[in-house]
Amino acid sequence: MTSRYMLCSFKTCPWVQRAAIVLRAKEVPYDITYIDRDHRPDWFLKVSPHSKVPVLVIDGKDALFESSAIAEYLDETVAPRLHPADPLARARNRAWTDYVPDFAEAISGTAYSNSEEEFAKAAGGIAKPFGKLDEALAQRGNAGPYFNGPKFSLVDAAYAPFLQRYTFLDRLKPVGVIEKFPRLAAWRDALLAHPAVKASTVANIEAVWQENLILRKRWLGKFVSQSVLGAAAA
Ligand SMILES: N[C@@H](CCC(=O)N[C@@H](CS)C(=O)NCC(=O)O)C(=O)O
Repeated sequence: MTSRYMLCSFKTCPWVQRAAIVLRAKEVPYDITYIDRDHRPDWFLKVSPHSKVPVLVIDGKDALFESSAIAEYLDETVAPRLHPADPLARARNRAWTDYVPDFAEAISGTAYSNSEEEFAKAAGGIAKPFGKLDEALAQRGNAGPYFNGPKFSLVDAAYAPFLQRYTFLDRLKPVGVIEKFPRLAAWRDALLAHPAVKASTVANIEAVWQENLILRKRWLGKFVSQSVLGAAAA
């Protein structure tokens, strides 16, 4: 019997997006419930020990938290398997997936800087994780376009939201880092073109992400144009 899935989210959360990408890649229908960051409902607080999204509710009774655990659970229970079949390749994929929080922090820390100085300093820190991933892509032993070759996998789902956020950031205020890492740039392009990634967010995600910079009073928000705010509200 197929299960019913409900993802609990804030509108722009890249960690929820990771779980949504896995569900989309497996062509599993799911509902998504957006909760208010400032007024988190009691039912959510009961099942999310760190008060964070995502939470995945299965068949209205079981709840999982942490995007990595959710992705692994879905991969073990819903075909087709996205992790590589080879244990060595799978372990290497997991090892790189464990690096996602550092990679994400370099990008989010830049986007959510509070001043121009903070922004410049944080942007200077993006090259290090980008270089590491570029090197991992050099050593993966295949020609892509995804991490493991032609087949989209869990490690792709984990990095895609953050490469998308970097792209949003770079479009708003060019930092020009990815150009120095052609393998990473090609991986980013393939990930952002993948149907599961494209379908994993609200349609106007870039506008909503930009609006969020303003709502959270971040320095980068001053580059957001008024027309974008209209698009975010749409
Ligand atoms: N390690 C967590 C990170 C999730 C996370 O940081 N989610 C953010 C939203 S994007 C959150 O809920 N933050 C708590 C807050 O804003 O108070 C995961 O992978 O699920």
